[in-house]
Amino acid sequence: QFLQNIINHPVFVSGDATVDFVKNQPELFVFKQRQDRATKMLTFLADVIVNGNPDVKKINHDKVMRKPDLHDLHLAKPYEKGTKDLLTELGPEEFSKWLRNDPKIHYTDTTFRDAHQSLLATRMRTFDMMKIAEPFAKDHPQIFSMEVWGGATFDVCLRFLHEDPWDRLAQIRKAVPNILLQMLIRGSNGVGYKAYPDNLIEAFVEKSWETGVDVFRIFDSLNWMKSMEPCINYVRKRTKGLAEGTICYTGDILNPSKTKYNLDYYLQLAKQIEDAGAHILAIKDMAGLLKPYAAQVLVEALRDTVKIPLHLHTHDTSSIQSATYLKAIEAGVDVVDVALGSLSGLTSQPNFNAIVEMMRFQERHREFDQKSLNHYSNYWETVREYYYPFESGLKAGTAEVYRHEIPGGQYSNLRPQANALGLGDKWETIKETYAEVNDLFGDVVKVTPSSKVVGDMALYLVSNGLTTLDVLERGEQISFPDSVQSFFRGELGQPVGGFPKKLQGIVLKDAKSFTDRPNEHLEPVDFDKEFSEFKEKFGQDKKMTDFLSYQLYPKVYEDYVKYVEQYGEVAKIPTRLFFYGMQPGEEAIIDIARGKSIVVKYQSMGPVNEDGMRTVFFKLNGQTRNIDVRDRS
Ligand code: BTN
Ligand code: 3PY
Ligand code: ZN
Repeated sequence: QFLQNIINHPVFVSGDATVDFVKNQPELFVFKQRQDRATKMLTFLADVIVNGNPDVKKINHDKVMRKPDLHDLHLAKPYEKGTKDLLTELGPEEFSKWLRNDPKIHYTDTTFRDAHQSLLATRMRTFDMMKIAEPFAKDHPQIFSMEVWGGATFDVCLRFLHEDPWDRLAQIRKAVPNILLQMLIRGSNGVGYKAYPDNLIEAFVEKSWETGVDVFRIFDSLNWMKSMEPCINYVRKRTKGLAEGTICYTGDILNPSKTKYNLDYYLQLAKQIEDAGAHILAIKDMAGLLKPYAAQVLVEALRDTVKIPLHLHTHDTSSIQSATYLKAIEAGVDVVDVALGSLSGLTSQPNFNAIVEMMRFQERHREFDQKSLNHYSNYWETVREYYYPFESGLKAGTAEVYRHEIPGGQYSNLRPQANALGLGDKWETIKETYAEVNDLFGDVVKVTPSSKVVGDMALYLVSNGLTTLDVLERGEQISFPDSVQSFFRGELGQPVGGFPKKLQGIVLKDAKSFTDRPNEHLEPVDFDKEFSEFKEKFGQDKKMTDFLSYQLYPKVYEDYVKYVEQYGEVAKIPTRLFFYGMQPGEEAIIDIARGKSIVVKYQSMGPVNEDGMRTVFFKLNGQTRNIDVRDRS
């Protein structure tokens, strides 16, 4: 915030200040202690050195972390035209037709979003993406899209990485001007876990487009059309991007005893999505339940049912999902979601590099330079080592997923949540309870946020030593988790086939529930009024994107602002230092702004004094700098 004091007062600057001028305006002598960027950064480093990064629960001191190999990146070559240029040229309607008629298979690279959400609890930092975003886009202009935003990344950026998600998006857009950028949006739940006012979602869609999103994958966590429809309209009305309507796949269409989510159900939903104006239809197999032969049946039937192109997404939790892609590609799917080799597999997407090879010498093959894909995969392999505290521990594909049906993007987050509750050794029970809760809830579509409700309930039952039977028998005495109550009040919309009535009564006690859109019960945001109040509170330099972050996550945003006040732009700190601090004698060069870098050397740490503080001794660009931090360890 701009603070006026004597030094920058225009009268003083112009040299017209008299003795009286100064005497009459004593407030001009209040010099706000404005910490400079480097000091804030040192404060952050000192804090991590003394207390550790609170997000890293356990450090393995023997862990050897390699430095990513950044040689051989083609920064100097120009961008070749890609799908982004084609969309600009054709517009969304014609682009959609082109895609449907293009015979070769297309690939969406999820490395910057779902892959790390599903393997590393969404912790991948912008820093590591920006090191290779530009050469990656230059080396692979034939990629259909890069999924880089939305889902849990928005929340985790602000909450745990203390980065601005909008800034990440803008940086990626700049580095990737030629390829479509894609985001995942949870319909009326935006990038959050609850319903938001419609006009907030509308503004969010518009700003996302302005900042860089081209493809909006719009889903609803209960496959509820009424939540997707307005969002499809906002994309059509407010942007020149592509609205990708989504069917979330659950169950097994080939299992004759599972009738709730059968082929007919999906075909009807697909038709409704097309009628709502979607340019592309996504099949979102968030847990990896779509088996190969089911994919063949589903894709063939969808091709006959809708005219828009089909985009298939899966998670390789079972390890057989590349077979699903093979069948889907044979059946005519237009785009499949893949992740670069070293961030693929398990709860992430199938392996980009290997799927390309699967198709080589086949009719639908699209050419990629395998050497280049492997080069970038190797980059991510080394970078992944920095993120070891966030690995889920899953070591091989598991057919257990057909029982628990936990989405890939949730698996890697549910496990640390269980650990945090001291339930680490009950993981087996938690997975089984998750499945039982799903049955109890009437077999719901499970994807954020409905999956979080099922997960919260499972954690709640396990931590209280309760079973689903206890819930039915003496649920009157149980006070259910907030998210569960909210779900049964209809605040996430209506599940397929409605709520199980008996259970709803047990959970809600006397509370009422909605049957219409929860958003219709919310006050619209008064943008003029509330944006100006927001600026009063947080500073006049704040932008509409900041306001949107605040509207979506008020508390998280406020904490983020306080954090940045104290520690500055920690997004600029290299990842190893960010998570693990520095070793005595270690020196690092940190780029703090374009063309401006600082040299930081950590020398030593002093003892704790009686106030619980320690002094950390640095050299900053060769000059001694001491930082005092509280020892909270
Ligand atoms: C999911 O849970 O389905 C997706 C992952 C979301 C992780 C974030 S971390 C902070 C927030 N709190 C939660 O319980 N989940 C989200
Ligand atoms: C999300 O909404 O974050 C998801 O990835 C759902 O699969
Ligand atoms: Zn996914």
